[in-house]
Amino acid sequence: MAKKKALVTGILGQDGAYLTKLLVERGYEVYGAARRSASWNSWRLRDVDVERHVKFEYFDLLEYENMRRLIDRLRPDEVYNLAAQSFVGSSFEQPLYTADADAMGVLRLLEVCRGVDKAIRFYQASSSEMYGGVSPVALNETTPFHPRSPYAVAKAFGHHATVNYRESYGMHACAGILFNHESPLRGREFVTRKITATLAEMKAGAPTTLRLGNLDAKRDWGFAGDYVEAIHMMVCAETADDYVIATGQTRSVREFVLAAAAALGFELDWSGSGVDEKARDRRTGKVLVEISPEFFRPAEVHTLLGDSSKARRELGWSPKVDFDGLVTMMARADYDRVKAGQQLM
Ligand code: NDP
Ligand code: GDR
Repeated sequence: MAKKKALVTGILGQDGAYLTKLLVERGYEVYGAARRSASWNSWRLRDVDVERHVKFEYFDLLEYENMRRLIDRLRPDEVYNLAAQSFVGSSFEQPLYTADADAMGVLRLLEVCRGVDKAIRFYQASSSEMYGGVSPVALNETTPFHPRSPYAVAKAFGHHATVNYRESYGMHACAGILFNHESPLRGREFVTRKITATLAEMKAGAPTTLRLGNLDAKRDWGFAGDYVEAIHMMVCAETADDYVIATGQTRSVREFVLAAAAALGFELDWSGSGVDEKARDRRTGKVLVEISPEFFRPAEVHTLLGDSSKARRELGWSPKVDFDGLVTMMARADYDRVKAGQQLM
């Protein structure tokens, strides 16, 4: 039987690496759509040892004709749209670009699939940021959105466009509303990896300080390896639909710092409040963590907690890695890299 063909956009990102590993293991022919860059960096695909299985294609969410030619030539069975300007903080600085990539980019890709072959199965990487953190209850597929950043506004557009193409043209277009998912392959601009990478460097003696923004923000953090399983389940389901993917537990940035510090053998003493809050190493008295206003956002999403009962019931999905397991995995991976003399990406 011919291998199934999957086109993965954003293949050089965190989820691109884990999803590619899963697809390769399940016998897919994987085409990796990535932007041309003077500093091409496929370290994540190398880390999970799948780079050699990927056929790379140049692709940009802003280029309609390039996308159309590519999909017309490849005729993939499945398209996974993971590409995005994915950093919420940057979206306040680059709102127009973020909207072009994360909103219009999705519509371009849907239009191409509709025109080339409506039978192509389409996955859109929707986000818990669309909820805006204004509801105290666990969020599910029926909770209204209240986007609080240009990123979330754009993702809400991409989400609705995906649902609309499913309803209008009968396409197998599904959207995973994924809550934060992390791993040793997470970019360093995101708070979890910033914490584990910086603490690991400090543990190895680097003269640095971990400078953070809002320590009280709470997120429902899961492991990216578990979440790409859910993505594949949605795409393989008989009927396309939208699913919340989350652990059902929420923890603050402060709790993440404490757990990562403990995993690396630090004990922290906290003092001060607001922007003057600090955490010192109990043994040496050195300041390890301090607050820097540059990391606060113009509008914050304070708390996110997901209810993934629909995915558990209909797809049979559940997460395997819990919060403590995730933090320990990330902290150890970063410390092992530092000890091996690697520069942390
Ligand atoms: P990453 O930021 O690690 O990866 C995103 C990828 O998209 C990068 O490789 C980037 O390319 C690529 N990209 C950005 N802009 C363009 C463009 N204009 N054209 C083509 N490619 C582009 O994100 P994750 O892997 O963490 O997330 C995957 C998707 O899931 C994203 O859409 C994200 O918004 C969404 N999401 C993520 C969650 C999470 O917690 N990780 C939760 C919910 C949703 P380059 O390498 O060149 O910069
Ligand atoms: P988020 O992730 O915005 O939830 O988006 P991020 O890790 O950037 O922030 C999480 C929370 O931590 C607070 N915070 C800091 N954040 C960063 N980056 N740096 C800091 O120094 C810092 N200090 C405190 C933030 O204010 C925020 O409340 C991620 C991305 O992967 C999106 O693409 C995805 O859609 C959502 O998760 C779900």
